[in-house]
Amino acid sequence: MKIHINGKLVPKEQAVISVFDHGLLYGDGVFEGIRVYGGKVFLLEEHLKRLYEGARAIRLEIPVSQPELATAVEETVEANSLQDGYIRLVITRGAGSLGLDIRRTSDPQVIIIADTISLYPPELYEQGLKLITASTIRNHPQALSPQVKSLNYLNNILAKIEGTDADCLEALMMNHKGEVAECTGDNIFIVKNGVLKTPPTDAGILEGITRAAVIQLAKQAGLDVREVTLTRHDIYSADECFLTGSAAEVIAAVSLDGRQIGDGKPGPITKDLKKRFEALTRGE
Ligand code: PXG
Repeated sequence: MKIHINGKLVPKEQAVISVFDHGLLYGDGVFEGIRVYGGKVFLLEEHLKRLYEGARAIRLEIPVSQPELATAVEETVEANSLQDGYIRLVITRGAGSLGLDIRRTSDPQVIIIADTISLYPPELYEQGLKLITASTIRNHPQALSPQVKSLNYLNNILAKIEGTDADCLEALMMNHKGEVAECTGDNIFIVKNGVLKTPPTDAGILEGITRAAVIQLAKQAGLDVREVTLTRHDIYSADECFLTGSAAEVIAAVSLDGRQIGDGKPGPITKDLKKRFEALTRGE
């Protein structure tokens, strides 16, 4: 496997960074997770836009331009002969002295990994996921904007641990107001009486790129789509529920906190949107 690091493609053993990198010491940096389908990087421009905006928000200057980084991503996919896989783009603040001062850091690291990812076993895409509600909430949106995909995912990791301890591969996270936000690495949707609902951006969610694509597909399919505040009760009493994310793609959720959602199977609208999403990823 070849890794792109600071403008060079090197074998993975040679792709190393300093232990003084503030990405490691403080989680100081940003990342993106992007899918590759049929050798093509899916929605690359959207992911790069979010990466550069997140970097700007944390005062991190990415040392290459967006078009240059796009080219580097394409080169990495090609160098690894990746057909269907996953890109992890990581920008760290770079090595510095101990202490938070960013003025004492230099050389932000630009890392591109092209690999495969499988979040959930294939049978769960047929059966649907069980969820629990995590007691760990999303970070307060006024502490750090949820739009910054920062290298510190600790609260999401804590929520994920709560899920896996309860034998659930995803966990629902609430926001600081007790409203439904999203899952640890996926956005959430429900279907109720034929209407597709998902929490609005101001619920403290990451505005997922897959979420946006699915909203667009749903509108094209003639569905009524609403970005509205959701409570846990809305999910318990939904007809259908599904999650979206670059890694997860579209996957049904069939129970929350031991309450069956709908008839406990992936619902018809979920299945239809999943099909439409797959067609989109195939470039149809
Ligand atoms: N919410 C959160 C908190 C996320 O981290 C999403 C929603 C979905 O966003 P996109 O833009 O991907 O539709 C994410 C994205 C991983 C991994 O390696 C995680 C994500 C994406 C890709 C890979 O666990 N999370």
